[in-house]
Amino acid sequence: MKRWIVLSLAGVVALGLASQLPGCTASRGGPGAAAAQKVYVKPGEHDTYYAFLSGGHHGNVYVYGMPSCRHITTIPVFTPEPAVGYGVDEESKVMLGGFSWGDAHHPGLSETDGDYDGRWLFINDMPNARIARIDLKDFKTRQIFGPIPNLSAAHACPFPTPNTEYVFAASRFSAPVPNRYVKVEDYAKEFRGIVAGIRVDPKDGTMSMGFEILMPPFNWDLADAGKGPSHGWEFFTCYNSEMGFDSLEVKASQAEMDFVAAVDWRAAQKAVDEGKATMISGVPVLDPQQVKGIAYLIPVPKSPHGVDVNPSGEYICASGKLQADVSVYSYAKMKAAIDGGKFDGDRMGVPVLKYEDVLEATVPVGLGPLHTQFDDKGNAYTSLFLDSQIAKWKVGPPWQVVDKIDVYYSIGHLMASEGDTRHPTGEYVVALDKLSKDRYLNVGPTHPEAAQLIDLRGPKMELLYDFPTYLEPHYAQMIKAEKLKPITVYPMVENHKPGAIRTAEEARIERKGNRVDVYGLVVRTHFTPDIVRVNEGDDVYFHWTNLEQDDDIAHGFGILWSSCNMQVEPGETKTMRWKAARPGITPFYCSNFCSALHQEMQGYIEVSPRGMPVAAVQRPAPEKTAEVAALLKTE
Ligand code: K7E
Ligand code: CUA
Repeated sequence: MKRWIVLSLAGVVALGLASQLPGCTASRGGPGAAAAQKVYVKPGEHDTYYAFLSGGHHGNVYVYGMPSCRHITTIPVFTPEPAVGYGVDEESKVMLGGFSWGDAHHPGLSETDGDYDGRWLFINDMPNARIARIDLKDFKTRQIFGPIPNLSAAHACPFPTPNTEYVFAASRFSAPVPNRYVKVEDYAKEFRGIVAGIRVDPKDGTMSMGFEILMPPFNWDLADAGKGPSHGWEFFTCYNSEMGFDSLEVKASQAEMDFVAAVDWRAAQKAVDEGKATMISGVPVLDPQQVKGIAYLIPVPKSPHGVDVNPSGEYICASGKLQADVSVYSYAKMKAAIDGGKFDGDRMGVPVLKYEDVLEATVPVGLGPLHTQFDDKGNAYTSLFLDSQIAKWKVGPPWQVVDKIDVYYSIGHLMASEGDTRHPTGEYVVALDKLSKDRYLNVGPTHPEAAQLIDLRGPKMELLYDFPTYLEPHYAQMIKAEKLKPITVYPMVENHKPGAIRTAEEARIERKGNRVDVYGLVVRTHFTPDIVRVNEGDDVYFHWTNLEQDDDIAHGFGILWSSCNMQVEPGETKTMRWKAARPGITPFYCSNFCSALHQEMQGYIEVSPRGMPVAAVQRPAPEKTAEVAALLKTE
């Protein structure tokens, strides 16, 4: 032990010297050594940020610590995770609604006054038009809302409003509303886009349907909420205002201008409350041909992708991905044009504003601008897909690029620390690159995705670290770690699950017809009961309560020759169904290493042939119950 301390002290001294003497730094590994110190988090110490990376078509959320770039955990959201029984236990199975896949693009942290408040994380499943809410108290998915009716793919989603009044979704594809058989050739006449406002309960985050707005059949792409002066508005980009329905790579790039739609969500909700909506597929839908003052179109050059509102809420930045500029629109100018009724016609009832009336500036950032984030010093950072760069530019005159950095390779989104809030911290930006090519050890034809941590604190952006991720982060968000206070156990006093039991004496097996309910305890290192007697053909529901109130002591419950496995965390009760398909002996065991006698934590299901009498209620052996009761007392 002593020797180890001496060695580690020597290490610290060496590091200290390295940072003071430039010559020494160079000889000890070049300029990389200084960058390494900026990402180094000493063993046992914590990162200063949580980063939530969407899992793309993996359907889940990855949690990283920043600046160390260490992968801390993966939160199962739209895709089953057998290791913990997500999508296997009864509750999460119902939540997944029969889907075993999602494509998650945009995490959206809940906000209060336009800043992250650390309560919930929302994320979209594009293809199935769903939104999930993760509770940041326990990092668990607690609600999946949808499929949202009438909506074909929720890509511009969820992008919460400044007080998390709403999360939004807009249809990436258009389709008939309500969906019915029509000829695809009748696209322009029969298809419609949808903007959907999903209400969020301010107390517990529960999502419910607010309203939908019929939009022209363009491909609605991305969104951002207004804030400050523009609070009350949500902005959506689109491509394919040409209304092509095939060969979009050609046909959707014809028009000089596509649009940003500005939606006044308070006006929309008011119109619904006043009964101006029509019910379609059970949802109140507003038609801008009849209901005025809810949506407007702002022309944007050349198939825009991202739209981002700056921290003060005065500017709306959209970038045509086939252009070399970011177009910056002024909220004040937009408002003046709307109030003055200065429109250039309409598209299916949605008034079109004039480009010159609303534009504040164009910033020549470089090729393939996609997304923009912000810092605390009035700078914006735009990802350039084609140039594989990030451009840093000043928000305000002379609207010029002040720095650029290369990224490896083909950047999509970028995430600055709290960089889409009212108060970005301006410390880091992470480039989320689509291609990693040669950056990591070769693992065959498919490479990992590439993420890169960049320091924003100096006058020049500085690349600090590369880290690979699994498929396929699109957007991500980074929040100060001190804003989150996750629990360490589920308090037993708050466990009101119907299947929960609190003492070994309550453990029992109850039968009603073919249904068998096992009410059991999992505690180091027993299943009580550990012998379960059922009949062939029975539907067995195991309700296991983990009575432990100790950090990190989860027990597993895995049944042989099945896909039945789940994890029960301290203070939790979970239910899993297992079908007793054939007579014989089926062992089960704790699948999560929990203690010195983890291996002994096992049991048997005895399945008797159909028709053999089995008691309606069974109790575990009294000695075993006493043993567990004694164990619990000493805890
Ligand atoms: Cu740009 Cu789905 Cu937000 Cu990917 S999207 S990059
Ligand atoms: Cu309980 Cu391993």
